[in-house]
Order: sequence, then structure tokens, then C-alpha cells
Amino acid sequence: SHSTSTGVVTWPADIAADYRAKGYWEDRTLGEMISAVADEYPDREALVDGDVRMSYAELADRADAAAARLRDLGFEPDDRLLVQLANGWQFVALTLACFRAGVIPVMALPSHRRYELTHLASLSESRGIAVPDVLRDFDHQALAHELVAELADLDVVLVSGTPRHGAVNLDEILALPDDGTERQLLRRRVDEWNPDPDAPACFLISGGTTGLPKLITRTHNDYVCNIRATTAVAELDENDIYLVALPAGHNFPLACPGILGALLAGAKTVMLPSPEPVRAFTTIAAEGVTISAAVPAVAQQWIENQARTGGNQLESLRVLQVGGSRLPDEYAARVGSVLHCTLQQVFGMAEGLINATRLDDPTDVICTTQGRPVCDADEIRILDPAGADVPDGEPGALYTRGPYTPRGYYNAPEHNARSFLDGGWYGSGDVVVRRPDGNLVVHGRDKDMINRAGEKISAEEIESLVYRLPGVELTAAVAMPDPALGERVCLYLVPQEGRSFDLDEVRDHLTGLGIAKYKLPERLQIVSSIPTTKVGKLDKKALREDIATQLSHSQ
Ligand code: J2J
Repeated sequence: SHSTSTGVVTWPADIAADYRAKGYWEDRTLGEMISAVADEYPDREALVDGDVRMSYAELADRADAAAARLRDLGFEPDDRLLVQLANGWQFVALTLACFRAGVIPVMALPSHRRYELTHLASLSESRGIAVPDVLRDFDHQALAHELVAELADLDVVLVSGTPRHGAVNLDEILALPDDGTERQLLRRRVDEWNPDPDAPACFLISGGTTGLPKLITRTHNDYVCNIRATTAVAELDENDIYLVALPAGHNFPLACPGILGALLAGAKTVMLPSPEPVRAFTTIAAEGVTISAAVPAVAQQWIENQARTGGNQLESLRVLQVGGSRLPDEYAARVGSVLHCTLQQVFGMAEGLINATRLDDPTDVICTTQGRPVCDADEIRILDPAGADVPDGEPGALYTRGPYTPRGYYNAPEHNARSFLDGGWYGSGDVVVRRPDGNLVVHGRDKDMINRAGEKISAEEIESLVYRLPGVELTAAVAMPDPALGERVCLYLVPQEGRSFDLDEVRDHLTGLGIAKYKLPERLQIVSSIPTTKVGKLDKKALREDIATQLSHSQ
């Protein structure tokens, strides 16, 4: 058999027992819970994706059939499947099939390319990869075949489209069972495989502050807790219609409460390939969407679109959750006044802790804070650089632990030693202020990351790849402010004597290494030196201020 879950860090036994005793951990798997919902509401609509409309019974039947077919392909419990699918019904059905079979989906994003996928597949020891065929002019299938040729563990390609070179047709894997008898047999067979609720349900990808992204193991117990708590604060129930506009493999639209929350509640999920406002608004009106999740850049587009066009397409929309990066206060106020729905600010992380404003909070809380932890058992501390708790009202570094915040990244003991304090406190790298009413305001961060419209870019990763270009003396990637995206990547570069660079050369070099497009620097600052701090590190704060000043002068 393949890898085991040895790289998974677990909670201390006494704490786990406490979470169980108090009901935060229900000891049921996502697969069995969603099957139970399907038994209760077989004929309700579960999923809408363009012309495809699927009942709970049909979704559950497809998932069970697919679970059995994954086993027949050789997948075993605890095997990993790298999932890089566009938003669509196949993503949901395959994810459920994995939960049922005990196969662990690794949630890659459609924007990932060779560099990211190679790393994620090898770190997770994936046996298979599920890809679209050609999507937005990129041949995902061709890349998947190249990865199979290079990586020892990887040998199955599942393609949503026309399979080549021995790839497996994902639509056949997800096909309905032949008849009622077949269905019964499959159901009984798959029920027996029900995995351990303390085993990982899926691996999520970290926002990344280090050279290479880390994997976050989310157990059935912890993820169900995350989903329950976010479902409660979003007040989501079986009458809701949830719109997926962000990439489905991201924690926010997946589980906060997202697709999985909607499925556990018996609600309907509507999938869109992108959050583009014209299509999103038409879909909201046509399907009667009641709740969706957006990053601030998308919320901004929706507000501007609605302010321009007017009309009542958004009448059914009850709640818009906004998170992933800091929502500017001026836009926060316009969610209510322009979109006529309740804003829920969500300050979350794939590593666990989710903070959110509550729907009945005062306007000032909803519009100027990022809310508070969603679960009673979430613990937070806000510390100064010496490790002492700061008083309310003062900024400090956020640390957290709780029933859905894992105690370590997958297979990363050295990194874990740096990211977690004694006692299992995860340091998110965010600088926050806690107000006396308990709500958090995100002031900034002390991690070396660039947040481009909610997509996280590790400065260290970009720099290490730029250093592979001959003639680079020194380089630093920093965030530059952007009115639409919040931040974009600006690269400072000191060339060696006699060498010159332009932005295109740097971008072509990085593209050639196979990195995702969203990570590419969008401005190059050629300089003769980079300032350093007292301890001799590159002074990124000075660089951020420098580029912000230059941009404000050029406006
Ligand atoms: C400021 N910074 C924020 C916010 C996240 C829900 C919502 C978001 C994520 C997410 C998520 C922020 N204001 N409202 O997983 O379930 C920054 C912080 C945080 C990092 C986590 C969810 N909301 N951030 O964004 O794992 O810096 O998760 O530590 O992608 O995003 O990034 P990620």
C-alpha cells in the first residue's frame, strides 16, 4: 500500500476527548452525513451547474458509484487524489466520492501550473490527478500526463473531457449506476468503507509564507465542526440557495459554510465558473440565490455593477459573505446600501480559525470589523513580539487553537516548530486588534505574503525563483497597493554589474518555470541597493512605503 497518515499531526488525547464530550466532534464522516441528508431529501435539488440539475439522490448515487469505481481503479483508503477541477458538478460529485471511499482529495486550484502541481502532488504523495481537459486555453490534461511521467507515486489521470494516453474519463467514473439493484449493491458496499472520522477528509493548500506551499490536513471531525459553526452564523438552512462564485477548492466556498454546509443543511448549491458580475447577477435572479461568498475585489465589482445598472436582480440575496483579504470600510457600507443584503465579513484561514460578523450585529461592527471566532471552543491570543498578551485596543500577532484548527501542517516538522507555539497555538501571521466587544480588526500582517484579491503569494517563493535568473544581485518581492485587487506583486531588483532587466524578461523566466500566473510580478523596480533593517534583513516595510509613495505621486 502507499503512504500512511504518518505526517498528520493530531490533537492531544485529552483535548480530543474534551471536544468529543462537548459535541464539537460528532464522530461521523462527511460522506455518511451527506448520504443521510440524501436519504432524508432524495428529491430535493442539491446542485445546479448550467443546464445540469441534480437531486440529492442522484448526487449521492453518483458519488457512491464513483467511490466504487475509484476502488476498482486501485485507489485505497488514505490514498491521495490531486483535484484540479473547474467549478462544476463534477467537482462536488468527485469530492463526495472521495469522502465515501476514504480517498483524500488535495484541493488544488485551476490557476495552478506545473510548478505548484509538481510540488503538491509529490508532497501529498498523490496517486492520481483529476483535471479539466483544456480550460481557458491551457491544456491541463497534457500537463497531467507529464507529471505522471515524472512522479513515481502518480499514475492515474482522471479527465473531465476526452481522455488521451490511457487517462480515465471522469464522466464515466461519475456515471449513475445502471439500475436500482446496482444502486442498492453499491450503497451497501460503500457504506462498509466508512472511514475513521479522525482521518483527514481532505488536504487544503496553505496561503503560503514559505518557499513552497504547505498542506493542511482537515479531518472529518474538525471539518464538520468548521462547517457547523459557519452554517450557524450564516443562518443557513434547507431553504437557502448558495452560489459558488470563487474557486470551489478554496476553504471559503467549500466549507464556510459553502458547498459542504449547503449539502449538510439540505440546501441547494449553484455553481458558476467565475464571479463575473453580469452572469452572476443573471444566475442570482434566475435561481433565487440567497447567499454567496466573495473576496473584496469581487464584492467591489458587484457593487459597481449594481450601482451602474440598477434593477432588482439581487432581490433574493439575503447575505453576502466577504473575506480573504481586508474589505475597505467604504465598500463595506455599500454592500447594504447598494446590494441590499446583509454583509458578513469573514476573516478565515484554511488552517482553521474562522472569524465572522453576525447577521444581527450593529452596523458599526459589520462595516468596520472582521468579526469574532465562530465557535465557542475557539481560543485566541494576541501577542506582542516578546510573547506577552496585549490589552484590547492594541495591535498584536494573532495565535489560535481550537476544535477545527489542526496542530500542524502535513509532513512539515521543521516548519511546524516555527508556526506553532508550545501548547499548539497556530500563529496566523496576521496583526489584529481586539476591540472591547470582542470583534477583531485586521491591521496588517507580519508574514511575508502578498494578498492579491484574496490569492496568497509567498514573497520568498517568488524571490527564490527570480534568483535562478543569471545576473540578479539582490531581489525582494513586496505588495504594492492596487485599487481593484488590494495588492499586487512589485519586484525590487539589484542587477549585477553590466546586467539589465525588464519586467517581461522576469515574467517570461517565471512563466518558464511553470508558476501560476497570478503570482507574476506586475511591476519591476530596478535599484542599485535595497535598504536593510538593524538586524540586516531586507527592509520590506521601507520598500512597501517606497512603492506606495511612487504610485500615489504618479496618479
Ligand atoms: C483581512 N485578511 C484576511 C479578512 C482572510 C474564509 C475567508 C477567508 C479565507 C482565507 C478562508 C481576511 N481580512 N477578512 O479560508 O474560510 C487573510 C489573512 C489570513 C489569510 C488566510 C475562509 N480573510 N485574510 O482567506 O487560507 O492574512 O483563507 O491569515 O486563503 O488570509 O488565507 P486563506
